[in-house]
Amino acid sequence: MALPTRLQLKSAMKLLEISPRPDPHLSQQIARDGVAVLSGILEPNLCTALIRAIDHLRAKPGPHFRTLSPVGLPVVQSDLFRWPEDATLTQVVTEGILPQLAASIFGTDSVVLLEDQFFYSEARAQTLSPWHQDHPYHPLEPWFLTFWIPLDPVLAGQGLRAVVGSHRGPLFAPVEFSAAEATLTAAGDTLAPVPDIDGDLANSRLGPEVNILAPPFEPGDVMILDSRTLHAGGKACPHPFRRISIRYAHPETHIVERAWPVAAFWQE
Ligand SMILES: O=C(O)CCC(=O)C(=O)O
Repeated sequence: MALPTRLQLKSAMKLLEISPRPDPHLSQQIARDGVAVLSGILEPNLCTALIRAIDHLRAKPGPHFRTLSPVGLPVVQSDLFRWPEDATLTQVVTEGILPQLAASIFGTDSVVLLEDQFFYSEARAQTLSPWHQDHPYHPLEPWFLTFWIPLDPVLAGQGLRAVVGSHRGPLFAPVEFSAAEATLTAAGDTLAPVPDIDGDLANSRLGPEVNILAPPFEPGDVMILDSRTLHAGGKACPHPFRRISIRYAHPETHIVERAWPVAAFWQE
């Protein structure tokens, strides 16, 4: 069997040295539930600056920029690896509370900044991020963390939704996000498709045993997810909705070969 390969950091990935803030409660909650929501983690002035950054970066799309919505519908757009181009984004992803929380959860004194991703949804955009796990898009072990941060306020069910405890269940096939340009490399067919969670709930094929966390969010709150936790976008909201996802990995993370499609940028 081939030995796993130590993670070679791609251009916008970075090893961050952290003075950890041990928070055993949070790491226990992530271990138990695969998800946690914390309020008021980013200051309002940082949220305002991040909204400006997203507007600015959308006007100058990078190589990973995608419009996820079908032509003619209110747009949903996303881009990756833009943190070096904006001072506030750089500060938020490389310093302070977010990498400190990640280091606390991993119990390490460094973390790997894997990826920053922003999402922009126009008012009433109905192209919702599908149910998925972040883990299978990446040829990485062990699991990593996603910090999802809304920058506009949303009601319960309009923000990210997560199935509590699903990190302990099976890994499902990654799902294509974009209506036009591929976000996945084509290959492999070895994982089962993600179950139709919304359909099964609507038809009562899933009952109260499935605990979906879908709280209201204020700007600067954070939902922290184990990369194996099933999650999806929520209902359309009547105003633009901007948010960022920042992914941090354990410093001992390794590259592994996957028998299924991974995110296109891993092939570059
Ligand atoms: O905000 C969204 O629509 C999706 C975010 C997400 O699923 C992720 O970053 O993994």
